[in-house]
Amino acid sequence: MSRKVEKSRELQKRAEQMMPGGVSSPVRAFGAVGGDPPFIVLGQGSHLLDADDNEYIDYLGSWGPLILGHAFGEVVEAITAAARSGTSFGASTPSEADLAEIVLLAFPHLQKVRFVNSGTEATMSAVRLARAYTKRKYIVKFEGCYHGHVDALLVKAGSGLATLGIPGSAGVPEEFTQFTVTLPFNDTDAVERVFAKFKHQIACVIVEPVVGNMGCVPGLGDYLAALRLITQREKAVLIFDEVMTGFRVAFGGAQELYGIRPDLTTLGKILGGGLPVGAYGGPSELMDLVAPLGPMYQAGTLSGNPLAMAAGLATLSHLRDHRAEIYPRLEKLSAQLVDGVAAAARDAGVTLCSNRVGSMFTWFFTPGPVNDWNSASKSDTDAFGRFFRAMLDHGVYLPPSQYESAFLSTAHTKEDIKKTIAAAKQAFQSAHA
Ligand code: HOZ
Repeated sequence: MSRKVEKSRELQKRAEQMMPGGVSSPVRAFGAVGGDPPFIVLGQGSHLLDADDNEYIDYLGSWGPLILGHAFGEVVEAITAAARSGTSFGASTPSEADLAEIVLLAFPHLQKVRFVNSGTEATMSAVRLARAYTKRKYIVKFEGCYHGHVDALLVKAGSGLATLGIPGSAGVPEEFTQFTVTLPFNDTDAVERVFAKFKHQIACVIVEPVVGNMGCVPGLGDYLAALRLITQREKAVLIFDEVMTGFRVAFGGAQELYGIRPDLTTLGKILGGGLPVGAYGGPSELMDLVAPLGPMYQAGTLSGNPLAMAAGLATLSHLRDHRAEIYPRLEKLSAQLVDGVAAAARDAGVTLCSNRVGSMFTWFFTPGPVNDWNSASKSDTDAFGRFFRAMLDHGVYLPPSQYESAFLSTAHTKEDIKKTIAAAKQAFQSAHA
């Protein structure tokens, strides 16, 4: 089975003449997996349609935001209604407080929240706020964790950097990362050692509580609880980057799932219901340092945009009202999918390690276990590329990188899962042929 690619190929050529790699974000160019990137013309529920009329079951979900699937009725209606009243004012609208209210409900440790336009802005601002609060310079992050394309955080980051096999970005002077300390994930002793070395100098520890950007890698045992204890003891700010996990692994994110309260939380993706929204929030003691109340400056012309607020509000309201059914169903279907593909791999003699938390998951092409960047990077990325391309040919759209999490939405059906497992069986067979 193979898909038609003529139109997408033409569109790619045209785009390449005007945009670097023909894309607006690097991983979309399929550089790591090969093959022709499909140009998408329609998303409906769990399905995508490309310019060549190929249909796919989608497990990318726009890299996480689309927990309700594509073109979800309530979201489309909310955006349309908001657009009729004007698309942007650069002034306050009631919709911002409406969205803030539901965010504070989901994340009870937040007393105040600031809306921005992306996860990158959220993490950049949260780190600045942590430094403003503690009056310290050093920040601690973990290998394979990606917190957006912020200069100081683009060190041993996962996501597109890991996909392209580069340790950091050109154009970031080393002075800009001199206060960034990067440690292995899931290693509590390394955290203790760094706090001993930089006594009273560490402003914050920033972590994806379930890493999604080196593929899906959860914290082991009491690792997150240990981060909480150490940062509290050392009076450093603990930032949970829940851009990917917020409203995903539970309505209240990983902090609800694991019962841990960070000091600051960053949000994005699902928060905007498919439109560009990020946020950072925490207790008033910290958030009141943000301008105009305090001296930490951060601003945005389109921040709190009414269309984006409307999409976020429609998405979060639906999740809030149906969370008792939604999250258990996502858990059940995701388990069936991930275990089904793992069984197909076993039957075909393909080495696979499956990691999953709720509806975020990755199939690593390594025996595993995968607990950190060192073990994730042992994956056979060529084998992943072959699997990825075969799945695409069989109508299944996965993230085009071994080092990204895949996602299930409420729109996925048992039938989708069955078809995907069948496609995986064929993909594993063809990989062996
Ligand atoms: N891991 C990235 C966002 N969390 C993927 C999106 C992108 O780089 O375009």
